[in-house]
Amino acid sequence: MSNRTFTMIKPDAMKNGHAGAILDRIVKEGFRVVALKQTKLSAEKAGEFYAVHKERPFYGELVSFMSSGVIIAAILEKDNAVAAFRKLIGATNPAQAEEGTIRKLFATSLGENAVHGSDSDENAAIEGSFFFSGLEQF
Ligand code: 3AN
Repeated sequence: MSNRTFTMIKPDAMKNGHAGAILDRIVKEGFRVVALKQTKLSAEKAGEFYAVHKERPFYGELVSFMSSGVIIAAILEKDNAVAAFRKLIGATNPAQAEEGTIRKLFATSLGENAVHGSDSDENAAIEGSFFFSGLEQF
């Protein structure tokens, strides 16, 4: 089991001024920041990142939203990082997310749900290297 996961603070949370509170919560929950940057995805790059969802009906909406504004991308480290982080962010739909989770506190809707969290160790490694070279990970 890997101890790393990958996250993005999505354009809705950035625009709504929640980035600082979200990062503070992540660190207070015991995740160590391995890499972090603010950036903006082109539609092409967002499409590439979410290629696994290409056949889903919400793919176009997802790509357009994720390229609509700046994001923060980060690699995080903690024991059992993928599962621990998914528990911290809560269900994909904020309406179904548990009280106190990041999505319950900060997400707007199913499509604009404040944060991304990798769903497996394999995807965490792929997604982290999509944004960060080995020289940017400490
Ligand atoms: P999660 O981010 O919880 O792993 P996924 O991987 O099923 O959820 O979906 C990836 C992203 O696609 C979600 N974070 C959300 O922004 C968007 N999404 C998922 N389902 C829908 C939907 N039914 N309608 C609109 N957007 C969706």
